[in-house]
Amino acid sequence: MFSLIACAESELPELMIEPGESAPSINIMQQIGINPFAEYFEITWIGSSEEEAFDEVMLEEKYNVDLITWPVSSYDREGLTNMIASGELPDFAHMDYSPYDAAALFEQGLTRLVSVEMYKRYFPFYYELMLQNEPTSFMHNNVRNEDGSLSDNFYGISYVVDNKWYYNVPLARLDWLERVGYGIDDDLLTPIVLTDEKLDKFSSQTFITSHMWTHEEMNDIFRAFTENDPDGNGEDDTYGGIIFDHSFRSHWVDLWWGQFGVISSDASFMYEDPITGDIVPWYAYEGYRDYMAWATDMRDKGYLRTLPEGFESLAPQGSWYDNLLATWMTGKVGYFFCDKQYIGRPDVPEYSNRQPPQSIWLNTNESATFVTWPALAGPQGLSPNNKWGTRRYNLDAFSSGTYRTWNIGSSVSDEKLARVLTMWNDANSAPLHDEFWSTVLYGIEGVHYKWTGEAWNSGMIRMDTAKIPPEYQRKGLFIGLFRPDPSPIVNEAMAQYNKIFYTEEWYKDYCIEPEKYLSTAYMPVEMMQKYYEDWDIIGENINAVINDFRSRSWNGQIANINTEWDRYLNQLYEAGLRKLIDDYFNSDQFIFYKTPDLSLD
Ligand SMILES: [Ca+2]
Ligand SMILES: [Ca+2]
Repeated sequence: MFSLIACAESELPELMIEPGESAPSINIMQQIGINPFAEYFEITWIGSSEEEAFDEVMLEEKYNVDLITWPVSSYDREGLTNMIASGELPDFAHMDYSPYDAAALFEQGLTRLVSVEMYKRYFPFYYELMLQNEPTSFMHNNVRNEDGSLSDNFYGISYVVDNKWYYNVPLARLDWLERVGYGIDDDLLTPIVLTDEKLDKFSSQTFITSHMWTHEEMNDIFRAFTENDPDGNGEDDTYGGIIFDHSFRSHWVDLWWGQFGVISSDASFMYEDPITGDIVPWYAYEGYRDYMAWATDMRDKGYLRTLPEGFESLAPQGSWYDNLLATWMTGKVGYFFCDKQYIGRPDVPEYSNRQPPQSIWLNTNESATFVTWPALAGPQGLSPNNKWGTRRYNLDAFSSGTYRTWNIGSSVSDEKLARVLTMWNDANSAPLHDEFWSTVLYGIEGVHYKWTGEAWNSGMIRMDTAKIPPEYQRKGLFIGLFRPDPSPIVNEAMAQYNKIFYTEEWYKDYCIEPEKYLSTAYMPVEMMQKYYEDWDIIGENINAVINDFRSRSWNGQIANINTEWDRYLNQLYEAGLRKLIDDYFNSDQFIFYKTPDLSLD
């Protein structure tokens, strides 16, 4: 086992830096005749294949290293668990499905720390981002001092991500809306233009609008999609949309729940109870009560439906996701909560062909038209007040947790770490069209991708990987990209969507912001550990109360949810929620969440 103290100080060889002095760059070393890459390293990673890849060889030659991939997927929970149990981690790994976070891996002696000095010296691009994103950039993955203050060391390398982005947007049949009397003025519609040969005949059949329907109007639209024969075939064969039972908590349903100001897909979101002022999780927040009442009402009326029984035959893979896409594809549903990355996307057909709108064009109705808009409004009215909407997928540009951290193996020397940080610094700071880096990151035009318009200033369409010759196969896993702003390289429709999404700053008006966010970034690590220990004891009882109430709601066994809600809250408090609120959620040591400045530079 390593102690915190033993590993906290990075011993930097050669070229020591005095406090306040800026780091000598690799360029300066090269100018004064020092080869910064003289020492050869073998560097291990995890990935899907051990085979040498095109981008791997390019990096190995430039940086005098051998990159070696252990064949374990970052999403393979069992594989990762076995690897961790064996006591050996690769030199660099992000392990999305790891059973342990970065702090726990370090405490088991499996990883090493990284210091601010290492960033300053070998990854100045990243250090600049840290300065721009204070204070949370210094909080995520930070090894706190004994008094709770921030130290100069981190458990791993925190991702830097676009904290304005959200995935799912409402999408609906525009032709149906027009038939049932909810059409929109042409002035408010921006068409998505598609020029790729696969989908160009459907160009301008999907529109983006910032028009918002009220909550009551949307409810009436779901009714009309069900009762008013919106497809005009004279048959009672359509309905509004798909919902799931109350136990289904996923980013895919954030737009549904978010109408009532509650986000259940991220259980770390905390809310203020308007009556008691207590800080509470989703399951004790009144928005959850209102969501359940609405969802069961819409289900009972038949305007929104669960996935049909026995639908697996249409979706051989059989997961809820496959069934959802297959159900939408029938052309009998009017509203979709849709991953906007796939709207009108011609490449990656294994995903995109099954997503609306193209899944409907390609399978059931070539003339269908669609409209997409920012979010579903709540019953409080249209004025954006951050009480309804969806959630920014990443709250802070810097982030932590297993999905958002690069871990560094305990045997990695400062010199080896410096090599990788240098490689990443070069990759992140290179101009977009730099020949070496654009080839490593995106491949070769005509082999790996093509442009829909002007190079580096239009949509990128990726070639089907099955059609890329073996010698050009890329791994794409050795470079960490750290970008707080939208990626400049996206597909054609997404490029047009982004233009509106970012210039109109939808993420400021249509996202719910938590009062507090349960994470070691906002709460001392020891306090968080105590919280988990308490949850281990109390959690089962609280979950039993949650499960009972939501089953009774979904099964129609609650006559008046407003009166039963108080009883439910009392049960939760008695089961241990009172203690969690007093000891943790309301504690001053658990600081309030502050929305960062989300303006684009
Ligand atoms: Ca290799
Ligand atoms: Ca019909």
